[in-house]
Amino acid sequence: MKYVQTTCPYCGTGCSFNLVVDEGKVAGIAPYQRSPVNEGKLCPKGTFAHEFINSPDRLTKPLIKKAGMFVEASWDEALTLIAEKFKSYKPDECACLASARTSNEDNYAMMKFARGVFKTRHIDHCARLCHASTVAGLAAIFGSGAMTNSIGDIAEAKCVFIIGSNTFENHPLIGRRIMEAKANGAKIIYADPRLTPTGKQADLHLQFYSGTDVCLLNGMMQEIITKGWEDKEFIKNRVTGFEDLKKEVMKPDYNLDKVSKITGVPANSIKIAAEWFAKSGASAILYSMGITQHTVGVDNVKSCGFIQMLTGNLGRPGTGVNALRGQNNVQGACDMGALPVVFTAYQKVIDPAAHKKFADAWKFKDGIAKGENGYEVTTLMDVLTEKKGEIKCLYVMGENPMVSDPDLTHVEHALKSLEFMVVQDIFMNETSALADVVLPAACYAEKDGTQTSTERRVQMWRKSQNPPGEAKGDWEIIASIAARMGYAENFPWKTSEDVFNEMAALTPSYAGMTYQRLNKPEALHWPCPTKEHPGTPILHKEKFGTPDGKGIMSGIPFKYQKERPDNDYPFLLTTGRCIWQWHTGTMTRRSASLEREEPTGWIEINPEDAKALGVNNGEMVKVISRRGEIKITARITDTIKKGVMFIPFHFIECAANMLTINALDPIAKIPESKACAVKVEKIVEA
Ligand SMILES: Nc1nc2c(c(=O)[nH]1)N[C@H]1C(S)=C(S)[C@@H](COP(=O)(O)OP(=O)(O)OC[C@H]3O[C@@H](n4cnc5c(=O)[nH]c(N)nc54)[C@H](O)[C@@H]3O)O[C@H]1N2
Ligand SMILES: Nc1nc2c(c(=O)[nH]1)N[C@H]1C(S)=C(S)[C@@H](COP(=O)(O)OP(=O)(O)OC[C@H]3O[C@@H](n4cnc5c(=O)[nH]c(N)nc54)[C@H](O)[C@@H]3O)O[C@H]1N2
Ligand code: SF4
Ligand SMILES: [Mo]
Repeated sequence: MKYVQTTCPYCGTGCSFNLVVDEGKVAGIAPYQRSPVNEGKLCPKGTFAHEFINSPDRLTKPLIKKAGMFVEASWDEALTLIAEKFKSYKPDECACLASARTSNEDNYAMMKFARGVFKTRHIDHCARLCHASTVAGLAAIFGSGAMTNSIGDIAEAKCVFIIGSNTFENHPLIGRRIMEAKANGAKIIYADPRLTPTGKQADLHLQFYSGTDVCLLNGMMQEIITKGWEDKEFIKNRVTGFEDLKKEVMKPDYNLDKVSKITGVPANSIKIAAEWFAKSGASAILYSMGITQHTVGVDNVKSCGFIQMLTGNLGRPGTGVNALRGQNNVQGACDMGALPVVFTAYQKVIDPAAHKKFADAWKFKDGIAKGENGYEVTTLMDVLTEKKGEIKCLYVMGENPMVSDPDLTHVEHALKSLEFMVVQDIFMNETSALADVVLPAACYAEKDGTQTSTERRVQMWRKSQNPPGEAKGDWEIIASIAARMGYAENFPWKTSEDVFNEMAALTPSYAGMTYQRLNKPEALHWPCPTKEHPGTPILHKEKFGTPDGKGIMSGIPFKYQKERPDNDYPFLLTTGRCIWQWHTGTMTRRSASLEREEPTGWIEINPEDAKALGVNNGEMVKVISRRGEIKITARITDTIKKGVMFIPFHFIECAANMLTINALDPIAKIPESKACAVKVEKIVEA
């Protein structure tokens, strides 16, 4: 038996553990005590992260669809077909979906393939559904779109304000730092329409209607300014635009009574929250999908930044805007440029100097994609249905939009309109079922690589067993397709380290990193620009990343979500997760210890709403939106606000995304997964 230390493949916390390998096969998980992130502790998903690895369902051979049925094929046959098809398309006729589940090396390879081989501007990934608002919003006000502080330093906060994050279920080992702060006397404020396990540990719960975050935050800022609790020094020295902010938030629209009416939170609670937050000495904001997944996602994110600038809670331990990134490597996939507007490290594709830098370094004989922005995945689905023929081919690595994207009927139309689709995954899923070719990929335990956690910590995956059957690492598959298409010399890598080194040389924030430097328990936080640089756990200590070094405030008027409840669809539906399941369930539903805890979905209904509907706990109900309907079990609970309902989106048999709306934030193009209107009907047995 041997122990191989590696990084958890689930959430962006970035915990480490040992994979226990017995006779060449992963057999279990053992703690790795020296990780500064989790100090040997794990949540249930980490504890059971070995269970899906050797599932009999793993893809082991390429599959080609023939007469509507998948047939096993050799790599040679699959690559020949793919290369011939891919070569038949013109620049910008293909699109790529990269993956926050795979390594930095895999994503860099996909980005290079998209821009260099397909010569397409269209590459994106699930960050679009997740923290696109963070990337856009924080970059606009701070000059950098990442979590400002490190996880460990949350324990030093004197007040933790959690808004739109169910931290204990979705980032449990960050939740542990909140409990440390609480044990040290910090006040915990929790803003969420539901009283989740996280909320139950809070000192104050602001139970508000989904979609009213800006109103709540403007109200708190008005109270802070009225009482004179703002940090005048910080505002004077480090911020511009304070007068604009003040003009907006001091409007009578945001007085306590008005805000209370719109948000549904008692005025006195808002008052207490403002006081605790402004006067603690070190207040940290933690947020996640409750903030970002809205048509006003960018506004929400900026408002979180503004309240921190207003109170001087930036650049010190125990403070900051802590945007909790979701997937294990969503930070890294963004850093690698798996986005339609940037190369690595957010070097803009429309910047001629950056375009030339990559074109020169990559040396594709026939050039790279033009220096214009491409389509986001959410826009892509509209283009596929509305501008037929513009995009003909899609190459998907490690994503399952047929369960995770909003409005699944629309997504299905979009994907079915493609001429050719290749899906590369570790399991068959609802998306690969629609593909023409499916390629078997190695999972995290079967390859070396790096992933970047929410706190910008770049950590290693280490190979512990061989992939099943003929499965191969993702970047190797990408490189072999490129080679078949005549681009072997542009993908010369022998090891993951070769890929990393090429990437680091083109990526200022990773430039000082090497596998050797990362190969230690604390690894390195970016930015790490030189080989001597120790890495950067806290951003914005003395100045922001904006051109003049100042944070940028502005006034943000409150706007409602796109689709509000009305007479026909009277309830507000919000969606999210539970601790036992992961997204579309491809891995957790194949992990017996996790699947048995929550084997199917449910809808949370407030007891008063249930009574009015005549629905009992455990009954099946029909939930209907303007886009679709599902049947699902009712869970009647007073933890959810009256008028609001919640469905976890993990379960295809009662898929929340049949109901959700593809309404987008105008800047981030993130869908409003957290608010749409539904009606609920009792199912009457015939
Ligand atoms: N177990 C588990 N852990 C995960 C994941 C998983 O699938 N399973 N996914 C990972 C990923 S990719 C991500 S992005 C993170 C997401 O982590 P979270 O953001 O914590 O997850 P969600 O459950 O989507 O939403 C969080 C909370 O937002 C609340 N909410 C709903 N509407 C609103 C609103 O309008 N405003 C506010 N302020 N709150 C609202 C919901 O009630 C919910 O409790 O989790 C990561 N961790
Ligand atoms: N209604 C609603 N919808 C949502 C959300 C919500 O809160 N509400 N949240 C959104 C968010 S935040 C996110 S991040 C998305 C997630 O959406 P997706 O990324 O589509 O969901 P996953 O289930 O994580 O899909 C990842 C795929 O990668 C595969 N995979 C895992 N490891 C590897 C690997 O090493 N190589 C390859 N090639 N494949 C691999 C898995 O088998 C799986 O098929 O969902 C979004 N959808
Ligand atoms: S908190 Fe996240 S990274 Fe840590 S063990 Fe759980 S799923 Fe894995
Ligand atoms: Mo996410």
